[in-house]
Amino acid sequence: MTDTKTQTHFRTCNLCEAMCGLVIEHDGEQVLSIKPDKEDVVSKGFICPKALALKDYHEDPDRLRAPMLKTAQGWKQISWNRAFDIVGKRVREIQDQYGKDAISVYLGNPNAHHHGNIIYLLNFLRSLDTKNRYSATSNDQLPHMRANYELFGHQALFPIPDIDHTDLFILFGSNPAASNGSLMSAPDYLGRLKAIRKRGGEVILIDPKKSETARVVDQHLFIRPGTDALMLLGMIHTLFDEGLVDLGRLQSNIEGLADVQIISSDFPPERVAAACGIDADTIRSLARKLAETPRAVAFGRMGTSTQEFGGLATWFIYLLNILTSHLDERGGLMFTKPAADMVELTHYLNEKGSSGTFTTEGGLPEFAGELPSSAIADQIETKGPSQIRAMVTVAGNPVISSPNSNRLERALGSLDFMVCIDSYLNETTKHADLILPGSSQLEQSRYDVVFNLLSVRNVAKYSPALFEPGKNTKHDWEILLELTHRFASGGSLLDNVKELGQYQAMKRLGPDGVLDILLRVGPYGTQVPGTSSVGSFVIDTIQDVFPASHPIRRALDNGPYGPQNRGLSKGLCIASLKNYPHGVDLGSLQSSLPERLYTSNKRISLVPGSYMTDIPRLRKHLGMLDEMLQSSVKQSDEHAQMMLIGRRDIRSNNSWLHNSQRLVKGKNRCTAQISEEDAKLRKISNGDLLKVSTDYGAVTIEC
Ligand SMILES: Nc1nc2c(c(=O)[nH]1)N[C@H]1C(S)=C(S)[C@@H](COP(=O)(O)OP(=O)(O)OC[C@H]3O[C@@H](n4cnc5c(=O)[nH]c(N)nc54)[C@H](O)[C@@H]3O)O[C@H]1N2
Ligand SMILES: Nc1nc2c(c(=O)[nH]1)N[C@H]1C(S)=C(S)[C@@H](COP(=O)(O)OP(=O)(O)OC[C@H]3O[C@@H](n4cnc5c(=O)[nH]c(N)nc54)[C@H](O)[C@@H]3O)O[C@H]1N2
Ligand code: SF4
Ligand SMILES: [Mo]
Repeated sequence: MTDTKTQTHFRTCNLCEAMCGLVIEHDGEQVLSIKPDKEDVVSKGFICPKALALKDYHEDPDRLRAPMLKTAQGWKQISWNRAFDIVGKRVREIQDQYGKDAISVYLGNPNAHHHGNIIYLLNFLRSLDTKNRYSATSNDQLPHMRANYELFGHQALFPIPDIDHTDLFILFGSNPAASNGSLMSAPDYLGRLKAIRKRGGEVILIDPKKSETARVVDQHLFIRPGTDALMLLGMIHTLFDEGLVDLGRLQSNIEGLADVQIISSDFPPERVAAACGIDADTIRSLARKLAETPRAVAFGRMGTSTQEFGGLATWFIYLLNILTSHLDERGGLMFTKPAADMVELTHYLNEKGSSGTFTTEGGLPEFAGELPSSAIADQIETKGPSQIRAMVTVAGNPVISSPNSNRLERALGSLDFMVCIDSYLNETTKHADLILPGSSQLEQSRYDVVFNLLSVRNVAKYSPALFEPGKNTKHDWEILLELTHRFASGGSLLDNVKELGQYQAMKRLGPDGVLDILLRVGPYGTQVPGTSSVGSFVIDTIQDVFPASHPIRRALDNGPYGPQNRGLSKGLCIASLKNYPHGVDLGSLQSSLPERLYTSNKRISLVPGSYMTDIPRLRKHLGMLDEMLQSSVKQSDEHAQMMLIGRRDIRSNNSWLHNSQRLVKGKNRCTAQISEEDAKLRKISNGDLLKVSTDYGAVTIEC
């Protein structure tokens, strides 16, 4: 028997957005247990069953651990150097022959959970310099990023519900009982909902399905899928109709109110009620409640993002909060002040967002430099200057996560070259010529640069790597760096020297080195001379030399020298964070507008022109729904078309956690769920096998 000594490691779970604190017991080489960390400053002892999958993922024999090359004899393991050289050479050849846009990149969801990926992707994308960029964003939170960009001037400036201080939470299209929420990192989300009710507040859910979350709310309103924009316009109409509009503190920073009134005038609750399946009185009373409750918030997520009118619905939800003075106020939609401020960093890098500056061959517009993932197959198959010839995926499984899998699979099969940075051989990576797998999560250090932007409290937590990576193991960031280096070489001598310097510097710094700099220059950075009173005088004098909009002035204002941050000066850097293995609580969200706005004049324009073109489409849709409702024959026809909506399960994570036996065991959870009425009409019973088909494909699935 070997003598093992149990050691304890604290870290944050990277599987979903909640950032739960974990206590991992290990014997040096093996994980013995993964338990909730009761002392974690934000999750306070909450975890979900998925956390255990971190052990399974780490130990999974199916997880790839070395570069794999597809050969006539099957997959063959090769050396890293050979793999990097092959990719570098093929990508350059294809770009030389067909132009930069011939290479396409797809970025998947796990990138957001690794600071190394986020940081090293910036240069990686620049070195590829292609317009054919795609990601999970367009199947997910793009409507929020668009509304952030249009209203607040920066795609990454997400407003977050101040859930712990609100007395009314109106939630559209989210099922935190399964997902633990999204675009609001809130471990134990359900506990926080219960706390609202316990302090006398109210939680109202708008969802076409009686989800697991519906069981823990005060009121659940069934809505016809895809009609949120109509219901929300009905609520906005009510605010004007009943004199409830109040812009509050931000009044002088807001413009376009009259335009909102004009838009909503066509959509009184009485006009939209039937289409939404929610009666007019309920819509009115919801608007009234929101306006009359001092600490209240309306928030929408997956169900209002990924639907036919996701753009409009998300915009209207922001408007509702603004019109009832719940933006940037306690208990409303607020903004974080993260220790590593990626909003500020990407602002300097000129990545605040963009919209419609170029399109796919079929005319679909870019957003923030990315084209919609639903267009990848089209871009591969349509001849033209931006036709895709080769594909790079990074931590993504678009064959499963993007629409029309069958066509996408066919299209991927026709590429000249494909490389996937991914840990598994799966539906997407099987089409690759090469798969480059990164280290396991437990071999990486951890800091959330993305989810701290979205957290319901300002927090900072750094966890070192638990296990040393093996000799032949590369982290994703190292793979990205090596490929960047190879893609960028071949230019002029001067360019090559510059690139080599950058490569060496980024290699030496590593993600933690870069993170350390971000933390030090961030709003809670290390105490520096400028924060003393003499220093303040000097810095104030320098600050006054620059106009408010000047980048140097902004850097000074937002850094530790900034007048608002001097008092904080907690001195955050990686070294100091290591003293707080359960994280540092930097406090609840604070009002930060108009200063935090990135719009040119520090104003919020309520009606950005780009949304207006969609209003006639919404009006048309309303007419179509009315017509459908009037023809009662169609509705009671057992052959009438039905509408599919998605759902998540607490024991799985997107498309890729199915190798964890402890999560997949038990009864089949990949089932169809159908309303009782619809089932009765179609004589469907539990356990029946259903054939579900759309214009694009069919599946047989248990009911
Ligand atoms: N039908 C349907 N489609 C959807 C959704 C839905 O609910 N229903 N949801 C949408 C949403 S919200 C999202 S975010 C997208 C997700 O879309 P994707 O990001 O395309 O898909 P994932 O399933 O998250 O796949 C992640 C991939 O990364 C790999 N991976 C896991 N960890 C790592 C790592 O650390 N490094 C690397 N290099 N690879 C890793 C996995 O093996 C897997 O191949 O799907 C969208 N599509
Ligand atoms: N266990 C688990 N957790 C996860 C994930 C996972 O795969 N598994 N994925 C993670 C990711 S990438 C994300 S983005 C988040 C997403 O987290 P959530 O935003 O909570 O998304 P879902 O759980 O898919 O819940 C969406 C809800 O919208 C409803 N809905 C569908 N159509 C409509 C509509 O037209 N209107 C309205 N009002 N509602 C509608 C659905 O019935 C469903 O209840 O979850 C994250 N957490
Ligand atoms: S809710 Fe579960 S998967 Fe999400 S961070 Fe917490 S433990 Fe991990
Ligand atoms: Mo997502």
